[in-house]
Amino acid sequence: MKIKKLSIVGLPMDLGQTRRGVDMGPSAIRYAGVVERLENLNLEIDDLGDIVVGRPKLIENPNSNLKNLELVAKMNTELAQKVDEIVKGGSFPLVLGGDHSIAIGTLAGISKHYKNLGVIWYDAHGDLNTEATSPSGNIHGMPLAVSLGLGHPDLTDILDYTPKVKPENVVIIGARSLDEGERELIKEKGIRVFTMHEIDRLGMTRVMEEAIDYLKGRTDGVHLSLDLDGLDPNDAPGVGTPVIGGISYRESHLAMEMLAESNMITSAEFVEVNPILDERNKTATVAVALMGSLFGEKLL
Ligand code: EXY
Ligand code: MN
Ligand code: MN
Ligand code: MN
Repeated sequence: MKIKKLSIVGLPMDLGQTRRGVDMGPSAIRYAGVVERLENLNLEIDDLGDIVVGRPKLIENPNSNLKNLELVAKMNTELAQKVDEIVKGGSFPLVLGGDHSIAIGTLAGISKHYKNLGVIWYDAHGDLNTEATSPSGNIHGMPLAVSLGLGHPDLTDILDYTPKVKPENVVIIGARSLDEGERELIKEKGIRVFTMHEIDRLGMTRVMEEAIDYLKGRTDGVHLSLDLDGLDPNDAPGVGTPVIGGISYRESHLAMEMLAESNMITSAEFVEVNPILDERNKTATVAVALMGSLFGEKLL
């Protein structure tokens, strides 16, 4: 898809995990100049601002170990409706997080517009836990499973359809921290994963070529869900769940350029930027630079 019009929406929510501060992600990304950067690429940018997040209940539902389930489900429903409107209006949705639980809403809003939505999950983690397998109860470790239709119905059934994504249409890139239940699910569903091993061994060029080839034949749109913790913490220190040995800034930049050349990306989100844990807004600045490459920025 040649992108002409792009709509930005932020969901400043930090309730899918326990380290406060990731709710300031959209603000930090705007401060790092996202609108100006993308306007320079001759794109028509409509910044719709942020969705207003309610306050969580102080007492959790004793029947569930999912943290902040009610409010996470409510905010994701609002995001799904907003993203749905953006797609209906013929614009490219660019969603700013917030923790990665917001992918539940983004995918709910997008996927109804496609028969075979592809997903690139750029992340140190699989985000494939369910209530049964999660070691933490943190919903940001679950959004990919939820989108596959696995998990609490308040999350899987947002906008009244499930699943949002088929496992054969998913590619995970950058994985280096998986829980036992996630490994089993990957094997059971045959999900395509390029771990750090493949990135080291094959190089990012080949990994992206394979990922793009794989998705091209089977999907009619591709969503990029980019968790900044997919990058190495040296390059993106402002994240709540850093894992050493990650994808470099250069490799990520190349990956975004290859996606731009492929013309296959139809929606995107950038999540887990936590300015409180960051060094002088470095991680938001990296996010904006990667967005530049994703949307076709060229030096010459
Ligand atoms: N797998 C761990 C859990 O489920 O608690 C850690 C998840 C971190 C998820 C980050 C956002 O990608
Ligand atoms: Mn994630
Ligand atoms: Mn992650
Ligand atoms: Mn380059």
